[in-house]
Formats: sequence, C-alpha cells, structure tokens
Amino acid sequence: MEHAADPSHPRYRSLLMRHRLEVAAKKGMLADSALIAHGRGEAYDYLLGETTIPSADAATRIALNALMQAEHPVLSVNGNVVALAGDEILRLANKIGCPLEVNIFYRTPERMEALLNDLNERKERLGLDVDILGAEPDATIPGLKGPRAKCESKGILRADTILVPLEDGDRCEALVAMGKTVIVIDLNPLSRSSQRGSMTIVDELSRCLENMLEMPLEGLPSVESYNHHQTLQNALDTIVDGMKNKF
Ligand code: PTJ
Repeated sequence: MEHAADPSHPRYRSLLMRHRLEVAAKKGMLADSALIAHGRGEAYDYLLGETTIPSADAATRIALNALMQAEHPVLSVNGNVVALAGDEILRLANKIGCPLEVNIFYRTPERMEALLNDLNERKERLGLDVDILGAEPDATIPGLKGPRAKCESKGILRADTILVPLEDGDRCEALVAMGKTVIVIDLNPLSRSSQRGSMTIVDELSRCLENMLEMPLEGLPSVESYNHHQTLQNALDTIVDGMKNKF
C-alpha cells in the first residue's frame, strides 16, 4: 500500500499527495519551497470544490488536442510534478508520443540527478518507451537568468507546444515570448503563469493528468475554440459563486 491512511478516509487523496511529497523530499527531489507551493494549490482546490470544473474539463480537451497536433510537443516537469504524478506524466508522454524534460526553477546537480533517477525507475517499472530529457542541457531559454534557463535543444528549445504544470510565471512568459504554445496547469487562476500561458487548465495536476489519460483522442474540440479570458473568469466565478449562501 502506498500510504497508511485508509482509502475510505474523506481526505485520503489529500493525504496521499502529501505523503508523495514527503517521500520525494526525503529523496532530495524537491525545492525547499515545494510544500509552500503545494499548500497554496490545496487552498485553491478547496475553493474550487476539489473537482474538475466544466471550464477546466473543456480546456483539458483542447490542450490535449493542441499537444496531439503539435509537431514537437514536450512535457516540462519540475520537482512537484514528478513527486505528485510521476507515473501519470510518463503515461501521458507515452500517449502523445513526445519527450519529457526535467526543467527546474531551483536547479542543482543533486536535484536533477534525483529527479532523472526517479523518472527512469518509473519508466522501467511501467515498461514505457519515453525519452526523458534534461540531463544534457545544450541550450538556454532566452530571457531567463542563471541555471534555471538551461534546457535541451532537442526538447524544450525546439518545442512548438509545451505543457508546463505548476510553473513559475517568468519561465512561462519566456516560453511564450519564444513563440511557443504554452499550456499551464495551475489551481490558481490569478497566478502569473495562469495569466501568461497560452492556455490554462485551472485544475489539480494529478486529477487533470488522469482526465487526459482517460480522454479518447477522437472528437476533441478545436484549438481555435479556446478562450483564455473566459476560462480564467469561469474559474474565478466558480470560486466566488461557491462561497455565496454557504452557511
Ligand atoms: O522543482 P522546481 O525547482 O522547479 O520548483 C517547483 C515549485 C513548484 C516549488 C516552483 O515552481 C514554485 O515556487 O512555484 P510557485 O510560484 O509557488 O507556483 C506554483 C503554482 O502551482 C501555484 O500557483 C499553486 O497554486 C499551483 N499548484 C500547487 N500545487 C498544485 C498546483 N496547481 C495544480 N495542481 C497542484 N497539485
């Protein structure tokens, strides 16, 4: 069993995600601020009702279509993503037929090694044929300073469409400035990433990835049907409406 809590516990999923972060922290995979970022996400998830709201479901379907139609799609992963949904992001890369690239904000050689090892172990256990990039950066993302700008030319640099879950606003903005379609997954519709991305899915990461994995590839809505401002406004409206007449 992955976690000692009973799956029938009303907070089981939340406890499981926290447990995954604790395990990843012990393996040296996480940034020091990873738990702060997670706590912020949890707060927004409460406000959204801990469910995939209709506008997020629509954005997820459009984003999946954008990834499928892209010439060079890439899934960018950081410490929190690998910890919370390492298996799911690998399975999504397999479904799309694209590489994963480890690209972290707080980049150290030790963290990069821990994350790449974890992903490679998962890939072997799942028996998937997915390229895991990030170990040999030979390019930089223009507009970002320091080690966090490092990336691979056959991955993030040449990507035309890139999924960046739980990302920081600067990287998101820099990738958009490179002309890429940047798909953000972020529970906070007010975050800079949510605002700056080309498409934003306001949903919990692991829930969103599970949805993407279940979605059939036929009949997905067109990329042109995406409305960024409406998607973010719908998420905010859900939060505000959910608070009215609560007690
Ligand atoms: O591994 P690194 O070095 O790349 O660092 C990763 C973190 C997440 C620590 C770093 O990118 C960071 O500090 O991120 P922020 O600026 O705190 O932004 C994270 C965003 O993700 C926030 O807007 C949170 O609301 C949101 N978030 C947190 N957990 C989840 C989430 N969104 C979706 N699903 C979650 N589980």
